[in-house]
Order: sequence, then C-alpha cells, then structure tokens
Amino acid sequence: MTRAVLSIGANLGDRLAHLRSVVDALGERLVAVSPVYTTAPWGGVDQDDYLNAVLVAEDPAFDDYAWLRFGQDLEQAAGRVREVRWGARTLDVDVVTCTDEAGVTIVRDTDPALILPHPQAHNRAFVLIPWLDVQPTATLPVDGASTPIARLLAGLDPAERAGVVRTELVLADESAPSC
Ligand code: PH2
Ligand code: MG
Ligand code: MG
Repeated sequence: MTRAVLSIGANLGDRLAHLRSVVDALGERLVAVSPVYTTAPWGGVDQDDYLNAVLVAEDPAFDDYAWLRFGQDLEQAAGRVREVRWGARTLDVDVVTCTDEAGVTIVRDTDPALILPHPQAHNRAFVLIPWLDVQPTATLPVDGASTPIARLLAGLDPAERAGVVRTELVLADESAPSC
C-alpha cells in the first residue's frame, strides 16, 4: 500500500476535463482533492496558463512506479505529445511524494524516470499552494532537511505565488472523502 501526492496540470484543450479524468480514474482511491487553480506558466516557456490541482490517493497494490505508470497512461489517454520540456500539455500527472504503509517517504535518486520526492516541487507555487490546502502540515525533504511546505511556499518569490489564483472550479463532489 502506498499513498501518493499527485500534482495534476493542463493547459491545452478542455483543461478541466483533463484534470477530471484523473479524479475519475482514481475512483475510490481518492483521499483528498484540492481546489483548482489557474496558474501562470512556470519554467520559462511561453505558453497559455494552466489549471493545476493536487490530489492525494491511496492504492493497496501500488508501489511508486505503479503511480508513475498510472499517470503516464492518463497523459497518453488525454492525447499528450511530448515535445518541449516544460512546454504546453493536455495533461501532466506528476508524483510529488509517495509514502509507504509505515508513512515513510520513498526516496529515489538514481532513476531519471522517477526521482522522488519530485525534484522541482519545492520551487513551484502551483504545487505547494494546492498541496497546502489538502495537507497543511506536510513536509518535504529539501537538501536533506525535512521542511514544512508552508515554509517552502513562504520562501518563494511573491510574484511566483501571485501567479497561482484559486478558481471556483470543482474536480470532485462534496461527498469525496478528505484526509
Ligand atoms: N508544468 C510544467 C511546466 N510548467 N507551469 C504551470 N503553471 N503548471 C504546470 O503544471 C506546469 C508548468 C511541466 O511539468
Ligand atoms: Mg510536471
Ligand atoms: Mg510530468
């Protein structure tokens, strides 16, 4: 059994439908879902704004690689074409962190296909802000030190935070459980 924090984003096509496809695919495995944010593109590529959200999900049989494949399958189903690094996409599903049965955060730093925790999460307001909504006390190891995500967010450039704006869009109905 593992619990994953997933960052989902879309800036091409029906952005909300692409995000919802992840919620639908998770079904009962969904533990928490953040509000949806409209976010300025991060990473220096000129492109349209994204919709971003963060989900927490649990699966009794999944390991961290299974979460990676789960996300990649959904990206493919949304017609994602891999062209430019940090460029526009119909759907991006990133595994931010993954914890095992004992609540221990899985660390991977040798396989470029899956680095955990996500190596850019601490730099991205579009990840930290929705993550904070669903797990206000979460921490992230940065340079070997476990750091509250609230503190990481406070350390970002205010302009970065200002580019992340909450919307009234909803990914899952009120009956969805939360953690
Ligand atoms: N994803 C990227 C690159 N840049 N910017 C925003 N605002 N949201 C994203 O999800 C995003 C991005 C590639 O992972
Ligand atoms: Mg990404
Ligand atoms: Mg990705």
